Amino acid sequence: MKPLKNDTYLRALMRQPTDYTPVWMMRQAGRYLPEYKATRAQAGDFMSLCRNAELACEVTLQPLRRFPLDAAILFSDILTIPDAMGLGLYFETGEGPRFERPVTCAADVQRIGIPDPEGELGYVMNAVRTIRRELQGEVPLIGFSGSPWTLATYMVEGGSSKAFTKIKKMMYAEPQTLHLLLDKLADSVTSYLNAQVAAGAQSLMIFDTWGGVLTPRDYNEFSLQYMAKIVDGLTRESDGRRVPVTLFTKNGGQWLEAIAATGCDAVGLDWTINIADAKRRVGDKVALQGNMDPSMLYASPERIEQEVASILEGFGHGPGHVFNLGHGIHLDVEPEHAGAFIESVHRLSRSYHAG
Ligand code: 1CP
Repeated sequence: MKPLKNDTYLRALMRQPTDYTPVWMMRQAGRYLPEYKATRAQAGDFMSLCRNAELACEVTLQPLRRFPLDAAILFSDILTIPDAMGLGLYFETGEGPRFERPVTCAADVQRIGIPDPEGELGYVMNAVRTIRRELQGEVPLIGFSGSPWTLATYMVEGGSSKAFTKIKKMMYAEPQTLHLLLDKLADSVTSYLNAQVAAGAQSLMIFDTWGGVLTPRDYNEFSLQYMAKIVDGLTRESDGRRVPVTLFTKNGGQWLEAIAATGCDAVGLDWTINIADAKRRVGDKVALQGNMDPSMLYASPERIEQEVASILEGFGHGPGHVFNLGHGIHLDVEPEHAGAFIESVHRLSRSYHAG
């Protein structure tokens, strides 16, 4: 394996000095890139793209060919685990993900097993191995999973949701059933992420996209507790290097201290929190990732640059910041605007790292 040429992203996650602030974008591979649409059309549907290691590798590398990004992220989806549990994932055109067999009762939860990462999920590990080989040490590869709570919302709702009524009904009427499901998901996510590290992932991120719809008490009990259990069970070193872990709860700004106390290396921020406040609250306990509003990429490159400057100033001098959007890039953003964003981060951040 070729040695890593650019470790800026890994160093920032460990709060070690860097020459500039590293940057990558959530959902950096995807439909805002015409080359992605072409490869996806070649694969057929979305899951066929994920199951084809060569094509998944191709779309992972596409944004890196356009932009000087500081990390690559595995092209896959968080819903691979529920699919491997037998729920039958499919994508309705323009409608997002759906399950043929959602989880509706205790008996459904009892039937669920822990997927074998090199069995049903072997296609993901093959993609990780292929991407690591093709990256040739240019930048580190991020592996990822959904949080147990976020995966459970899709499994119980049967797809995307706005009000989360089915899973909240289970949470309040049958909490032991939901806890059994979350326990199985936590074990599945732990073995899935450890297998990604064994296959070559150099950093890990857990997406808790829907933790922010919970009350503070329920967030601890039904989401954070399970992420903490996963963090405890993860392989934290590979090839003699630390494998940093980032936790991202969308709309989780009010719980930063608790998230930082799980033992993760970094906390991902959405745009609803001021990064200067976030840094004051977590001190030097963890690194921070974020947090420009993805909609800012609709603005002019000049306006994007101003916003980048303001976030860099908010974080201030010194290491421990990975620049990112506060959530995934929108599918109708001009690729040139994403390019202007990345270039601004690299150029404007140098003065915050001097000396
Ligand atoms: O091509 C297409 O039409 C499919 C669109 C798409 C893509 C490009 C889906 C379906 N998933 C993905 C890839 C994906 N998903 C990545 C790839 C790597 C990269 O960042 O470049 C990642 C990290 C994810 C993670 C993911 N999937 C999350 C967590 C992060 C987030 O955005 O909050 C979630 C919630 C999903 C579910 C999902 N999969 C796909 C869609 C459209 C959705 C969201 C549905 C919803 O809003 O509920």
